[in-house]
Amino acid sequence: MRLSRAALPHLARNVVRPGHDPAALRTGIVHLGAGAFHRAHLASYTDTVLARDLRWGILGASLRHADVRDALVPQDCLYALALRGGTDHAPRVIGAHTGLVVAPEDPASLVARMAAPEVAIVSLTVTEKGYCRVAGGDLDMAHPDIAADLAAARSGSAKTPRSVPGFLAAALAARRRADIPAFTVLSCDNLPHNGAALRRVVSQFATLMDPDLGAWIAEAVAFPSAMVDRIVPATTASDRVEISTALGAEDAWPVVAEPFTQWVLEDRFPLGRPAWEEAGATLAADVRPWEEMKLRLLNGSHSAIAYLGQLAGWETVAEAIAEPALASMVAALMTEVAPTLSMPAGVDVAGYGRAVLARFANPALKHRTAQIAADGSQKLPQRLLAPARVLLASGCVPKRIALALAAFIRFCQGRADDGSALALSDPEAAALRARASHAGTSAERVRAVLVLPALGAADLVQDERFVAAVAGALEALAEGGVRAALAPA
Ligand code: CS2
Repeated sequence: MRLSRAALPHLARNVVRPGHDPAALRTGIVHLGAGAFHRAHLASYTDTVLARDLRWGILGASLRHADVRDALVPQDCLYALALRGGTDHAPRVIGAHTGLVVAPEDPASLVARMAAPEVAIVSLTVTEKGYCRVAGGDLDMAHPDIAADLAAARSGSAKTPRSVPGFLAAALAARRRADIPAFTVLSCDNLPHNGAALRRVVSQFATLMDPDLGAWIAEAVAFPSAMVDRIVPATTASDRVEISTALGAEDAWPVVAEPFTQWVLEDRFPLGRPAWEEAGATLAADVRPWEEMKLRLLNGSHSAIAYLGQLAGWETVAEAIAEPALASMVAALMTEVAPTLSMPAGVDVAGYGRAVLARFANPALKHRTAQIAADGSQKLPQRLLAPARVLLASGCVPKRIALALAAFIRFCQGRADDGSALALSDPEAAALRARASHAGTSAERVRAVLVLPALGAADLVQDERFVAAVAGALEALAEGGVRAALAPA
């Protein structure tokens, strides 16, 4: 039996089913980037409160691949969310989606769906690179999708975009033309001030299409910022089998996540929103302290674990953090970064750090270091380089950040400590590999990598103490590998 609406009454008895009739949903939200994180986070919060208001069903759009649509449409867009860790969790069927589409197959119809009056929110999880920004946050005019979308817009065919800014600008333009109020644009990606970051690229893109449109987007469209948090490893083949067995029906693409989840968002939704706070979301006037805390303590540590882990041969975060030397290094990294944070009221930095370490240690979660190591050029600026900048300005040389960056550089060179080849998945892969392997001294290699425009760290290489710290760590990694570099001096 395949999972479907008709199968719901026949699933295993303990399965948690949607509290509403998924067939009765309308579409109040369009979500760009319908991957695992979205399905375990925004969709789960929304699912919890849909019974109160059926307007808030979600049309999910994948920006590249057809795999999610192909897996889930035959099962009425239902899928299971399986929580791993701590006590036993019954699988839960999420029924929040009214449809799933593949943007490149029919971009014009996605734009039309976004422009429909019943859509009040367009939310996004498109990863850092989906924002098409240059370091510093301006729109990347050289990005091939942006260049193509702008050329199309200028020749009068703005309705078939490829890029995220292109889709948002086209749909907002259509609404403005039809006198339909703008939807709220809700970023759910791990970027600092993600709402403002998105507003900047979308309004810059729109200004190039039509300056009035750009000004209207910058002033009249709400882009609330949000801090999102839940560890969601990629679903494996054995997860599929295990979860289908527990459900009593075949689910072609369930999602697996840790029990912990957090969402702190600004409450700026002119056309309304689901009552997410009733599902545990926190509404805050200012999410910056939350974002910085999470990006620097959790994501920064994650990246450090990913690169050190890849070099040392630790495949998952839990396996890596079970190494006492790595666990101490990560705890020290958090202590090093803590002074750069202005913590949210009521949250204690040491307690938050301990909770993050406990989450990393969850052995039931097979979160691969290779997955986190991807796209470092897009992640490191906010995770490690921003706190490094603050610490250097206060006269302190951040040794653990230096070690994490050295691990990144060595990872980009492409060989693990045992000599095996490491794959580099990054939009800047070619440049990173070339710069990291640059002939010369380690300090020269460090400089060559850090001045890569995408990293936006040209200022940091002016600091000799910092370059020396990263270069020293790079030499230690090259000489004795991760284990020796982590050994107490
Ligand atoms: C991770 C994040 O892949 C990564 O870069 O650091 O996806 C992380 O698991 C989430 O942000 C947790 O909320």
